[in-house]
Amino acid sequence: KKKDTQESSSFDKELFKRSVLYNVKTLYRKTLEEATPQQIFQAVGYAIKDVVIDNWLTTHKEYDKQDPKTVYYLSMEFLMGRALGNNIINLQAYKPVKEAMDELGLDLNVIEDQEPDPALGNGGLGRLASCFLDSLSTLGYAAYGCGIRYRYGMFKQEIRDGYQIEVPDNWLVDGNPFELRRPEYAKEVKFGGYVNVRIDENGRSNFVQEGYQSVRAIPYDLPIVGYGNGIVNTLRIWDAEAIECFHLDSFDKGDYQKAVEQANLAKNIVEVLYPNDNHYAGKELRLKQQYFFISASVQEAIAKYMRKHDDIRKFYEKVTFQLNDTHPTVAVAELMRILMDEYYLTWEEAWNVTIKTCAYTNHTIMAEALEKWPIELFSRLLPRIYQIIEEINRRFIIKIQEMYPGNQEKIRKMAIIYDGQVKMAHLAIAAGFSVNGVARLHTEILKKQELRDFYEMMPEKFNNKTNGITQRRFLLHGNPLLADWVTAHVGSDWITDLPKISKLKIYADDEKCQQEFMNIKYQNKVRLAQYILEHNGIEVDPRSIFDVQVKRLHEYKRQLLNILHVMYLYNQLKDNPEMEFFPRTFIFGAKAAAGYYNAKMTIKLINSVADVVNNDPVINGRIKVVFIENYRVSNAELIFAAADVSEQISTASKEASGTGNMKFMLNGALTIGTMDGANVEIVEEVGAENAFIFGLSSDEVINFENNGGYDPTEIFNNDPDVRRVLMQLINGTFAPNDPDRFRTLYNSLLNTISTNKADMYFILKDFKAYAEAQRKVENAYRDEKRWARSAILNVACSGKFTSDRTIQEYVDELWHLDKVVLPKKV
Ligand code: 26M
Repeated sequence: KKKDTQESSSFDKELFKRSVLYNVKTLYRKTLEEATPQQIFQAVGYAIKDVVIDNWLTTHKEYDKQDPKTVYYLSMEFLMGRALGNNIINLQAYKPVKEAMDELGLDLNVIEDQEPDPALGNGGLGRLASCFLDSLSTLGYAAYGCGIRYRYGMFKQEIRDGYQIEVPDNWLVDGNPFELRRPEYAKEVKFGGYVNVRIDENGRSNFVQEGYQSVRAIPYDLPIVGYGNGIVNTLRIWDAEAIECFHLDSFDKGDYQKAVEQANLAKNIVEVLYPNDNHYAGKELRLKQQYFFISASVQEAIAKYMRKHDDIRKFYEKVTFQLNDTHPTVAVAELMRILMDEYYLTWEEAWNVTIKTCAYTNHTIMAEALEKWPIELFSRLLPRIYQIIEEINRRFIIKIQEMYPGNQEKIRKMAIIYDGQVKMAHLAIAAGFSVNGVARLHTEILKKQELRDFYEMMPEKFNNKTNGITQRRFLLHGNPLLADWVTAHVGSDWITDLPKISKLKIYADDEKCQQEFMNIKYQNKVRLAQYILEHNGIEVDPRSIFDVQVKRLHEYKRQLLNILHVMYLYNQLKDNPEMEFFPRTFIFGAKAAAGYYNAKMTIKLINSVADVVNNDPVINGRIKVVFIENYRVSNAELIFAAADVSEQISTASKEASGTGNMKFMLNGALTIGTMDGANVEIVEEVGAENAFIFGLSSDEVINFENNGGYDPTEIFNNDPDVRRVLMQLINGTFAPNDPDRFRTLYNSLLNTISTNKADMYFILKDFKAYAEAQRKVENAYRDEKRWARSAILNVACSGKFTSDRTIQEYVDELWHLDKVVLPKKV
């Protein structure tokens, strides 16, 4: 009954082999033997695209017929990861394709490894967008992802002498077999100039932008293949090209100058992804990027709607715009502009459409991430959009005054334009029908703290959508051994219905199952150890505990707490070489924003500690520290599969949700973490006895913050272990030639002079509790049966954290999309 999910009845293996050989011939004039690995990847990619294209066509033919409501997921970032393996998985063709490759004498793993890892995103927010697209297709909902086709995505990280070096990632050099250029859908996007009132031929007075510069937006479509259902949605990313100028040979210097400027604008706009995560920097080019892809996407959404309908006033019945954080918020003003200036709706009519179309997701409470644009910059770059926002603001302030007569404080705190700045979050909240946080705790903090005034004024808009991840990429593709084992025990339903994985619970106490599980984990650790040896030249023991923290480097995520604890363990072992100690491998992976000094010094510290500890004969391999270079989606899949311990140790209240925590859980790692973000819900599902929770609660942190922080010197003075570790930051233990190297990290923990705030992230405050939790981890691991039981229960209790569940909640409560079913193939 349970058919092997890797088998696709309709997949023609022989045809596929011929297709690959044919592609090698026509693309490169080569035989398979002559082709390079990259050329073989391209040939295989095009062969898969052939299969996908048919489903893509059918899907859109059906959308045309059924006219389902469509969500446009507007996002500056999509951290897609490699497409080849994922597409094969979702076509349910992995086994036949693997066989086909074997028969051609090729290794599918090696071919997959040739694909550049598209990194059009920073971290959590971009990866979430990608998981959502996978779920939307798999659940059969009509959706577009809309974003930017950056020439250079996230930088490639190289580690030299322990420091991060950023190297441009030219991901498109060899061409992308999956993308489709669609010049027929190009759009013009206008910047700058001024707004004029013109009387048109019908006698209507109309706002027009004049003296502007413009660029042509050209869409590239990428297929998003649903799992086993034939649905293929579209990720549409926009490239910028110069508008051809026919006056280049004219003697008019103004025209020539303008042509050159427009060409430059086009080239610059999509050049590179800003590599900041959770940090706003007010760059003009960033605002250009935002308006560029939003204007093009909104224009196309409206054009597409008008191809089938005649009343733009009912746009919201067929379309929702989901704003992925505030980055795409100019969409609300762009929609207003087109409705009023191009479709002649009144303000009231246009507003009614806009507020029923747009919805906003908040992803962070870090104050430094809030987008506030200087009026001068904003109005100069987007004069008509700024006018519209001024009017939205004027009317919003009237509403505030109606509700809170005479209360200037409310206006000061809530206005969209105030103090010379345009506040994008306030605009997104005022102009949409929904505001959601990304985990229960996060949404509660938004309601009670960060967005309290807005919640009190418009409580009906606020809701929670706890994040999720796709089990197709992060278990089925990333961990085939565990995926097969799960399927052997509970069937394959979990692939599209993750809560079914709870049937594993009955095996948690089964000793044979425990052994099988630990054996699979061991093999995955061997696989990762090989990767580490190849890429870092460090030998690690797969029998040691693999303790992993992989995520963007940020002070609030507290990689510093982790490495300080490693230093503390090192001191203990040095003092007492004979003490009982279970060997442990501390694995880090993290990119730091290029200008974030403390983050970069934390990377250097991790590598410096690694140098000392890994080579100390007294330690004798019992502690190993590994910094995995260039952490990204493709190696993440290997890392999650091999982890025993999942480090989720952010300062409570700071991590909106986290999604890595869920990927570890799904792969049977045990969490050591704070009660922050979605950790709260993870512990609720798996039980506190199957995780290691420590540290301040979010209420305690917020209390300290509201009372001016806490004083870490007391801990420094009274705790000799902590004091010793801190002194090692400034006495040259890990920097013999430059003892002051880590002084700024030391200062961030203790010195109130430079920053006026010491230990803002409560690292010293939580240190003892963390060390204690780590002792419990070690003891638990000694009892292999108990550990295996907990690990299996983590897998079994991960059902809630599928992005399929998250998307279904968005659909049921906010988007109200129609489910699309394809006609059965004959
Ligand atoms: C802003 C301005 C200029 C340049 C870049 C930015 C910017 C880019 C990304 C700001 C924030 C960015 O991402 C925030 C983010 O990734 N937040 C994470 O979202 C995840 C998905 O909801 C959550 O799981 C994480 O907890 C949250 O940190």
